Amino acid sequence: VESSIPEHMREAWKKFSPKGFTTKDEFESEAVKHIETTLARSLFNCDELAAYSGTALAFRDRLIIDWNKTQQRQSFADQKRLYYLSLEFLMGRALDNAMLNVGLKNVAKDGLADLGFRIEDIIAQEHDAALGNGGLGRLAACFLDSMATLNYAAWGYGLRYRYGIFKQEIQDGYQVEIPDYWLDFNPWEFPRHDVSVDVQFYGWVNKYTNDEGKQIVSWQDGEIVTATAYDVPVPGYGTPTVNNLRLWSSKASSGEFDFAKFNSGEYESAVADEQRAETISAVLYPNDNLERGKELRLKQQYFWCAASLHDIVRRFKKSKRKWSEFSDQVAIQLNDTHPTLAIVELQRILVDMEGLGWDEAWTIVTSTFGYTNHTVLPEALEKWSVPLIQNLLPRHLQIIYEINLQFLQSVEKRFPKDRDLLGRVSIIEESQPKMVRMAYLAIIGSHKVNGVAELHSDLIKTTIFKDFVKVYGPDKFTNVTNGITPRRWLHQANPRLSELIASKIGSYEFLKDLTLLNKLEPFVDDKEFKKEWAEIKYANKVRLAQHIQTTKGYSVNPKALFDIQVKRIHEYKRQQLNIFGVIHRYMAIKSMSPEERKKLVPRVSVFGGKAAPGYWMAKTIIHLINKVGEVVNKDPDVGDLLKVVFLEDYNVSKAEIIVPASDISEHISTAGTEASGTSNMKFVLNGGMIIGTLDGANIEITREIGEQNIFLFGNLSEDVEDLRHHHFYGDYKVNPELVKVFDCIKKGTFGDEGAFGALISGIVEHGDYYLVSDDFNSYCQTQDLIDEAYKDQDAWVTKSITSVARMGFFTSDRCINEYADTIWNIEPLDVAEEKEVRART
Ligand code: 8GP
Repeated sequence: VESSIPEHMREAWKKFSPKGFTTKDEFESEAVKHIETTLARSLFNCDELAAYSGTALAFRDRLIIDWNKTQQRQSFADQKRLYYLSLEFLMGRALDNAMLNVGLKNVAKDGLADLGFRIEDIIAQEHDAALGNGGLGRLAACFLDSMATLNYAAWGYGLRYRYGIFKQEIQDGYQVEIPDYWLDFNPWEFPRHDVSVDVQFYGWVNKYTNDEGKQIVSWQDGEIVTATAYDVPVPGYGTPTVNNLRLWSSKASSGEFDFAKFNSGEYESAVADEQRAETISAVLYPNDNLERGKELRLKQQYFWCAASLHDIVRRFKKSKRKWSEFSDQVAIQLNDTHPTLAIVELQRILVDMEGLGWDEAWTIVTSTFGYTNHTVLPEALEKWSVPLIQNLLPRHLQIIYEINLQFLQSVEKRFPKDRDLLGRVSIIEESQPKMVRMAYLAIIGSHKVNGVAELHSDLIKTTIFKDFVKVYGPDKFTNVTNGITPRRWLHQANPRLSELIASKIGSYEFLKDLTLLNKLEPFVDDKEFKKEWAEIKYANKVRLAQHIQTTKGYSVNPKALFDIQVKRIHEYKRQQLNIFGVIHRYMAIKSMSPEERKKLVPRVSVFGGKAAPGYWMAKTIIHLINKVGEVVNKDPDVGDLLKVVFLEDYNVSKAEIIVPASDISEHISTAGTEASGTSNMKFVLNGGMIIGTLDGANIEITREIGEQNIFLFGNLSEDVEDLRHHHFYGDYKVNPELVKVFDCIKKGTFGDEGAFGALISGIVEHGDYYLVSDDFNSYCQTQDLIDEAYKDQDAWVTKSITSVARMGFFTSDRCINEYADTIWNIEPLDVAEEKEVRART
């Protein structure tokens, strides 16, 4: 390609192509240039937001240079690429991450100081990119970080929501949702108005035989919406690789805005069409582990899948390869079932548009896709009604039926006597109305299916997908235990701890090879080291205490034990168990003599997390936590012994303050319900202990760090079914200590007792599905053990260091390498040459 451009042009281009800053002066010059020209501000009206903007633009320019080169390198290398399809990418802030990844944070810090700013204040100006709900979305963000860091040619594909996850306020103890309009100023995205795809909806299917006797299927009429690409650079740590996250935004196709209507005075309806199109990418659905079957959500899914698939196919076709080579060039990972329509869309492209035979196309499709399941909760498994799909995507419904027919025929051949099996594995559920089971379609259309922690991957094989193990054999199902990026969750969130670790290990290499943390173990008895370790934890607690002071207006004692549960509010995650435990503790304190109270370990119970706006029970739990806080925090009998804090609007940037400050964090889901959990890993990596059930990745964390370093309690997943059965059919009695807690609530201790009735009756009268009562005793006893253990600070710090030293397994780098080896079959790109060039210049 290069040789087609005349020499003199190439020369001129090379001479003037930007190199990117590396020194403090260069950084300042870039930032000031942006502030004065791009933003049209001056020295005299440059506030912190403008300083942030200038800094971000300077760093963005730098990323772009590497990003362009990465994309060129990846195109020339012509290797297989991975595409990660996710409806959620919970990225958080980008500036701090970009500065650390390119290794220029100190340069920026000094430069900003010259200009009169503190870097922390500047970083804090950035709005979180909150395009996700919780675990699934944040996992996708950690994966992007690892894929770039490890130099994989990998793209993310998602939706560019105008509104991310809502902002949460607490008013009078209740959650109130505020829209999160985050695109006012977003320097991290590039509109690519030249990259767009027209996506079709509704219409009808025309089948006919053409002059050559060939069956032609064409999907006609309906409505066209245009998808425009917005690209977000994703820098790797300590590498020239900058990958791409492509987010689609919807707008009316140019043919759609009806000028005839417009001119004849029907202005409103012309604009309405336009707005209808834009609605598709307007808002992130705020449900975590719950599906609600709304038509607009299905439209979002198809819009995003179609745009992404056409983009991928377009790129493949440029290579002029044969279709049979498609899956040697392309791997697509489905983050849960949300992108399952991509399977159908690829089959449609190959058969209807490219003219391949059905079988040939289907072989390509099934060798391209992999599917990750993130939950076994039945209410989260996606199903779409047949009439809904029929109306919105008539051709896709036909293809789904054909896929199902062929699949069922093959099952029938192998299991001719098992009629029930056919009904059980059918993609179509024979209900009223009929439903399409998306997980089944995802399994049938993929070559590998994985769960996200060992227990979870076992459970999907023995419960929800049992019949498919029978049909395909066990090898189609595998496990890839989740991980987190140590760059953001250690280095960025806890710079002092990262520095201390580096000083002992000898370098920051552990950020790229987390197993090197095991070199810390020899220092567990090093007095000086332990002292520094403890000091850092304390400083992080002081920082959180300050955050509580500024946001809540009261002080907490940083010397108290910080007990933290932050995650989405959900009955299965059991924040109610935690708050009942807090009430139990409160009652105990109230009944003690002053002497007894002196022996207690003071505790600060911190909660944080959003409830889905329509999830009434979760909102009730938030309400109870806040009401308990109002009473306990003011009670003079209690003083510093117990404080209850609900932190508003938990998000990624707040997690970066909260996670390093915990002594204990709570991962207390009913066994068998939390697929993995990832905050458990973040907390331990930052030197906190865990109280947890034998669920999700807690089990593997225990195996790695040792049973003596974790506080486990509660029933096992294999006993859950029997216990639930017993609740309904046995002589079931609620735990008496828990009954006392309920009595305390019912007395009105925390205000209007009626407000919490449903929470109590769910346990007392309606079968206690999440086994709160069964686990209550063991939970409270374990909390007592924690108090005892905390009194021996020296032993506590030993546990903390030992645990961190053994956390190497839980990096998302390990995870991505596993996906690459066992599912995607891709190799990292060699960037040694690029690194060398850079070192020389
Ligand atoms: C979450 C799981 O609940 C969590 O255990 C796991 O760590 C995380 O995924 C990443 O694997 N699942 C979801 O967030 C989820 O299922 N969301 C629903 C919309 C599917």
